[in-house]
Amino acid sequence: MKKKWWQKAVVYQVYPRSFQDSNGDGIGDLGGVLKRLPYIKKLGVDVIWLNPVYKSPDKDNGYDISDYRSIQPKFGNMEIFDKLLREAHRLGLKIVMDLVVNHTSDQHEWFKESKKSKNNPYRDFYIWRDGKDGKVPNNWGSFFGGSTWDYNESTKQYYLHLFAKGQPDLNWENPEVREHVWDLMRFWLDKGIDGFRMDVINFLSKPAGFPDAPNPKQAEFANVEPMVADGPKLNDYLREMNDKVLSHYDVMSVGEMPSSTPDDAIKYTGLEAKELNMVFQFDHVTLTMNDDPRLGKWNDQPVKLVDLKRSLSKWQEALDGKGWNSLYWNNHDRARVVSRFGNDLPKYRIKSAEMLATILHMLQGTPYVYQGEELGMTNAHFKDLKDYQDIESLEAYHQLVDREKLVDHDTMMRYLATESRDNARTPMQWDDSKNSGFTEGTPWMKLNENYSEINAKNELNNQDSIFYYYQRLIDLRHNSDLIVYGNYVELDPDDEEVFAYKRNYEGKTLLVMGNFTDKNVVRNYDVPENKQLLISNYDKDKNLKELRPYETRVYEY
Ligand code: ISL
Ligand code: CA
Repeated sequence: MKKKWWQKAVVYQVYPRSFQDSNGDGIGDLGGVLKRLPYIKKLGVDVIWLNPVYKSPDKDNGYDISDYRSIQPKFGNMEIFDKLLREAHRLGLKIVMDLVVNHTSDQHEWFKESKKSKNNPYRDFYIWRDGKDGKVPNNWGSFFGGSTWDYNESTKQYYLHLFAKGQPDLNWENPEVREHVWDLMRFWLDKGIDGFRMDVINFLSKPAGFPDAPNPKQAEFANVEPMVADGPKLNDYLREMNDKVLSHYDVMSVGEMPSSTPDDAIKYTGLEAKELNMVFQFDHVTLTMNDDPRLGKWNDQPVKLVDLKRSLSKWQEALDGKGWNSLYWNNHDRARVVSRFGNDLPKYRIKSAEMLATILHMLQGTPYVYQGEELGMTNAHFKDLKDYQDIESLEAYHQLVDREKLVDHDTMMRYLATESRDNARTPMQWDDSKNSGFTEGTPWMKLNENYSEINAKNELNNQDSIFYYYQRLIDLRHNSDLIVYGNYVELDPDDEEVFAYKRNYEGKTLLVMGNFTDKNVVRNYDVPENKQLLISNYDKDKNLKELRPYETRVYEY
């Protein structure tokens, strides 16, 4: 594979509404991102991915776009965006935007037209179907609860929405829709942005005939995913996108692809594919998801390390030399990694955050750091339903607890505390002042109560902090072809306590190990005398065979 700039890059994800407020309205904005660029630069990353900043009624925090070519007024305006892009480029940072084109907002002009009449020129921009026996066209259940179909009184048809009612799916079969999307992509690329993260991009192609989902038990919850993921024309659409748009710019593209397999990913990102550069796969972040209260079988058992290792190793092995991985623990949809796979109690929070960072950043692929991950930010631990804002969390609660009475309040609250997307969305913790320096007004979302201890100011004042540890990991990658391109060999897949692997490249070997427990463990990896310790989260060890609680070490030889 020819070497590309994005293979050596590290990406920092900014969720603008929770990053930094600059005008006191309690909502993070582009002015705030501009103000914090030096902070992001200091971490050493190469690229910023901005979650959607387009005009939107915000039913799903910007993932419901009503105008692709203007900036959400809460976030600023095009002038500030242009300034941010210029300033980022001046600092040597690239900016990748979110591309949300599986669906629009129901407030988008196209949809407002489309719903007017069956012969409106925009009718076919969306997916309209007649009902079946006076009911919805099929048994698909949406991601945010209820049917994927909503009835439109005036034209007596249903439209498809995989997510909320306010997020109607675009009809990708219509070449006019595709041309509009290519155009809006060019609009941003011509401004000079450096690529796109593409929202649920493997859902674009729906199956012919819209058959019922085979699992009626899931009828009210996202049984639609296997029906729409990686559909029959997806490859054609992505190739067309590459031909007509992406191949004309030196930019990066990462497709969010729930339920994609490594084979799918090779199809889309492989050498011959000429489609996307990489995908966000979901295997390692949905390990507990099959145990879901929506399916009546949730329990709070933590993920087993052997399962986590198996899922990451599968992707490392399959894509080596054939495609390219994106590496992430966190994003705006996932619980915080230190709470999920580490230990967020004071004693081991720092060690476990650093260990997890090491395990991820030494893998093959492009690492993504989600805002606050570099501070070891934890889950929100909200106890009150009113502290939650996320449409997915609230809809799930209302459906399961209020309407269907499938789950009791306490169980649902424990579930949300473990899995809710809001765990990632609490405002960034900058310092120990009121609202942690995020805003001078009333924050749109409650802050995590631990901000007086966990914040960027403390991290920057302490040379042994998680922040500086991430900085070192990023720096190591930038200076090592072994870390970027080496192959992957897992050690002891059945080990339930330690994650260990090797990477090999041009005669050099990297050995990475991480203790996932709060105990001392003894392991006997065979490490030659002439090794060099690249990084560790503990002081130099006398006993090479022992790994202390959450200890991680990386050797090169
Ligand atoms: O994150 C999920 C489960 O916790 C999924 O249901 C999630 O909605 C799915 O991963 C797709 O996510 C993307 O598209 C959604 C948007 O709500 C998410 O924020 C976005 O990342 C719809 O646009
Ligand atoms: Ca603001």
